Amino acid sequence: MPLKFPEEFLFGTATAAHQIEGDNKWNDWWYYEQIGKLPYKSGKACNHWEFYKEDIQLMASLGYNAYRFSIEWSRLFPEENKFNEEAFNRYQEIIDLLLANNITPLVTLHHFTSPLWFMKKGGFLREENLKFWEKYVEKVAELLEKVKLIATFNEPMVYVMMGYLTAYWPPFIKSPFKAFKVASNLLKAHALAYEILHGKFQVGIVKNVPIMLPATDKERDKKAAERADNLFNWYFLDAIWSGVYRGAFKAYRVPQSDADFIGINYYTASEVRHSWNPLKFFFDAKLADVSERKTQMGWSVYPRGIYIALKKASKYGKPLYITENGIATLDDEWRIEFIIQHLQYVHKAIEDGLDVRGYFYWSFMDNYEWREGFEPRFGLVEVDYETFERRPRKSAYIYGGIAKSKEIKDEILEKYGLSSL
Ligand code: GBH
Repeated sequence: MPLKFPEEFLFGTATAAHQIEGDNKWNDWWYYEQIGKLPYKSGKACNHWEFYKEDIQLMASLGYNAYRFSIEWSRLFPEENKFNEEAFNRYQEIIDLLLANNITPLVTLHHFTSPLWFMKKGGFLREENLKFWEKYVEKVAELLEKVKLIATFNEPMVYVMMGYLTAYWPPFIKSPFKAFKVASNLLKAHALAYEILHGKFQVGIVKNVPIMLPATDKERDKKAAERADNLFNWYFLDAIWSGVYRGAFKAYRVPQSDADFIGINYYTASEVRHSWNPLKFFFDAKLADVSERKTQMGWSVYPRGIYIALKKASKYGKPLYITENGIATLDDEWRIEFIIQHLQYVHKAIEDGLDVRGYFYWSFMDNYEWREGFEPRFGLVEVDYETFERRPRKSAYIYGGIAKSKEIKDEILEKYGLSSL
């Protein structure tokens, strides 16, 4: 029997501004790329800023009915008091093109990068800087007039962890105390944006949800996994509704707010064991080893995790979207298998009665993968970085077939699917 998805289900792809546009010269990542604090330069990336028409055309011809992308704040406001009208118009054109092609846009307002001038003032570490964020959001409300779905932040806890805990990413600050302060300010920023945008838009937030597996069946490792799950996955979302954010060391009062949907980014699982180190919050988490093959990122493939993440996120009673799910590999047959098996679990979640409204594959095309540069190939569409030529892979067509028919046919399920879930 074919797997049927609801008629209104969104089958899309996802990208982010800095990873595809090219020449994003006014943000913090660009700055650190130039001075060599980051291993790779994004440069022209996929040169999407010039090729947006072709890209949207290709998306439409492949049959996808949704697209998640992000607005680059630093393009609209390259300096504190300078507004870039041309960038505003370009984004508007992108939105118009998507709508003309019956592609539903889901727009992210912040996807890791921030204007350099904003970061020089302390970024989200300083609450008084939220006035700059507000000004951006107000402009965005004009820009996104015809859009329905807006996500305020992409993966706030990844932003916090990478930027302020491990310090692998800008602004390279290593301070657990500052990290949770930033998280609490991101909650305030979400609340401000929600206040400005809700009613006119459906305003959600995108949360990454790595599945936290206990390293052993020892009670203390199980407890550690639960602690990691709460601290990195759920306390942030809980705070949106409760108004209390439970950081590792203390609780922060944040505005009680709301989200009209939750976006879940799901990739892989972590393996967690107990640790005595309070600065590590009494646990050690590393990439789980739960599949024989590893992706180009070194990640295991664990399709059931997408189901677990959806189940847990359903406690908020809000519509859910898988806003990212994907695999970095040169083996495109493996990519097809990855997509089919994860979609099988998404379908199971819908059958269980969860309100899952869409799935966005990461990514539409190969792109700049942050610290890992251009090596990992996440795309349904291959990008030639010399000529910027786009070449759809087989997976792009197979996924397009599913998007168009809203079902996974028997022969595809037999070839690529799991025989039992
Ligand atoms: C998502 O990030 C992003 O939204 C997207 O931009 C990105 O391209 C995509 O996924 C693919 O990676 O704690 O040191 O083990 C996920 C990025 C992956 C960053 C997991 C933090 C944990 C590294 N995150 N990573 S570590």
